[in-house]
Amino acid sequence: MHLLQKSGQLFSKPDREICIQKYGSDLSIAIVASRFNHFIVEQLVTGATDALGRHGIDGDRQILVWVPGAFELPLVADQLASSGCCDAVIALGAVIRGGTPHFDFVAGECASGLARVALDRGVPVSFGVLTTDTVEQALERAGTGEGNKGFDAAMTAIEMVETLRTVGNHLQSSHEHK
Ligand code: INI
Repeated sequence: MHLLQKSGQLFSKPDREICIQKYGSDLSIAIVASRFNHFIVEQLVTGATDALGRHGIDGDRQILVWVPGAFELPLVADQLASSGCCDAVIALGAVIRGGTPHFDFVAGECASGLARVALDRGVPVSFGVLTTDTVEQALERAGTGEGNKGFDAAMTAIEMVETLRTVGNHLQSSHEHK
């Protein structure tokens, strides 16, 4: 560790830093998507598969599973993550408030369920589930190119696989050199 002086205070700087900028194409990725608000979610799926394709992860390394609604995403994400079939899971859905209290339950359980799958299984699960007040807001986030949260979720999944691999390799080699 280096100790640096700033504004009269000492703070430490890590000797090692891991920030993934190069991605492999040898990954297998599962997408789980909800049919509820299908006209939006299908655009998220297109965004996600576009991102995967741009990184050389072709269709034979992808699996897409449809579920009824966002509430059902965690269960199938868990099945996929625990099966060893994939290096990461991308969860895609659209929960739109529309004046119903159902929104909070569906969105909340979906988010916490997906987070739990990732932690329980040690497999990255990216959260590409839109939670918006209106259909218009959801459509804005499901556009082409950079404005597509499915694209972003796929990029996150790829980066997290590489990050876990790199941290794992680093921990292993530091352990071996002790
Ligand atoms: N599911 C969604 O994916 N989006 C929604 O906006 C939504 N709303 O608004 O109700 C929704 N509900 C269905 C839910 O995900 C389950 O499929 C259903 O409750 C059965 O378990």
